Amino acid sequence: MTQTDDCIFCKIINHEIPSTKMYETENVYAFADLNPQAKVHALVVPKTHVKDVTELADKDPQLLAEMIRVAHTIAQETYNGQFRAVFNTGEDAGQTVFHCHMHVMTGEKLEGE
Ligand code: D5M
Repeated sequence: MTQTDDCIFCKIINHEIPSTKMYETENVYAFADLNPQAKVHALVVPKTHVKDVTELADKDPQLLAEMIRVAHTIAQETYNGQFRAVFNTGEDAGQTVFHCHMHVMTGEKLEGE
């Protein structure tokens, strides 16, 4: 079994599990979070399997930059271009799915920090 065989986000990217697509490029897929924490809550993921954002930053910083551009585009399409981005990185930080993903929250004025 490869690392990606049991990865739920790899299955979403490969359309083996349904998702609500929000945006897509050659290298990045964005879909609605099942448990939204804001009016608009997207998960922006690289199509290649890396476990978290630190691995992505080491392996492919340009792809990380592309994910930020996708987040900005989603925020422009659904709101005024402003958004909150969160990368839970590691179990103790709340990461539950070990395929790098950026939570992008937008669509309204957000409370908190
Ligand atoms: O965030 C993992 C996030 O992934 C969490 O907010 C729920 C979301 N999730 C899990 N399964 C799905 C599916 N099938 N569709 C959409 N969203 C999903 P973490 O930062 O790892 O805690």
